[in-house]
Amino acid sequence: MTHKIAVIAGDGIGTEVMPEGVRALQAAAKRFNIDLSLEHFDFACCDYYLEHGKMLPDDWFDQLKDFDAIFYGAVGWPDKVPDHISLWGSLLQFRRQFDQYVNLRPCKLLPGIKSPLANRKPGDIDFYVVRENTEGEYSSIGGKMFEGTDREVVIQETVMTRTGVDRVLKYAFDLAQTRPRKKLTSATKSNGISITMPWWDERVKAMSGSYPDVSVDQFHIDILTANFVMHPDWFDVVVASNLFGDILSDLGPACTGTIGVAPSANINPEGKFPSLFEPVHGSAPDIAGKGIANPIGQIWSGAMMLEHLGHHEAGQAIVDAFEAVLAEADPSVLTADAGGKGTTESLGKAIAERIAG
Ligand code: GGG
Repeated sequence: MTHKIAVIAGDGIGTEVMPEGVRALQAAAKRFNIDLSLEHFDFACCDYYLEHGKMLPDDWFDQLKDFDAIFYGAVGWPDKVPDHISLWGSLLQFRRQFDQYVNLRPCKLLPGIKSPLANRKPGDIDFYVVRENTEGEYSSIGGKMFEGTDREVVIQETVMTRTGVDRVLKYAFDLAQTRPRKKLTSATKSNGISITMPWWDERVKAMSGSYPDVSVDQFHIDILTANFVMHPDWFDVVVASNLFGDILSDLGPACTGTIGVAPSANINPEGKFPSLFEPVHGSAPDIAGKGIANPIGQIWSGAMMLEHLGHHEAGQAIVDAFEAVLAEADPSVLTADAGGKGTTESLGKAIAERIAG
């Protein structure tokens, strides 16, 4: 069986980490006899916008809908296109139109990488953030009145639906059930945001009845962020709304030393549409073009994609390979965020060689 993968490098360091993501995928495909057919697309990036006045062609949905998965790099180049236009015109369209309502973001302290938190070693930080990915605070519902005057009014709604919230909670509870600690933490701000957030808490409580073996904590987002830094070992599966999940899934990897290694899966669990796999990091204009970005976030996202396509052994071989390369700690191989002096390519090639066995 051939797996059809749409490859979109996007902007900035997306174009630098993507070749290493593909190199790792191809090494795993060769070793495990997986037939991957990769097709590259030049849209969903700011240069496409500059040429065409939009981030995506009109028929993007039809072009992508029959792929088995989408492998994406990063989006955004604020000097060319305002961030809200590039993000809403690309990644957020994919998430919404392909109903990728789960954004799964592992957060793990890897061997060889130093956590900025004192006395933390691999094994101490190992949790998932499950982010609601199609509604919540990321709604385009709202507007402006009296623009440019001193009576200016700006409103943007948060949208939470029972279907939308229950389905992501169910995914998070199911995931917690598969983990040794069976622990679920829900992030809200129910004392300040007095309608949607207490309602989210009620939905968690209602669903917890069906999962008597999962222990549930509910935190306000402010103290939860403090506890990510002070007690990252408390967490196992953390479920949150679109905005809170976005923030937590940058903070979590930052506690593990570098956001450069963090992967994510934007999943349509029913498999009706392709799921999308991308590093958590963005296009990083400050380091783009220098060849020094850490490719592990992209490579690990590729491992999650293979896992999603049913190739558990191949996905695990990729994870084992980058963990081994990090543990060897050769400074000529590792990128600066991982304590080395190497390049995106030196780290990517070392990982691909290790995958090949
Ligand atoms: N590779 C992920 C990426 O490019 N992210 C850019 C970004 O700003 N994302 C915001 C979000 O995930 O909602």
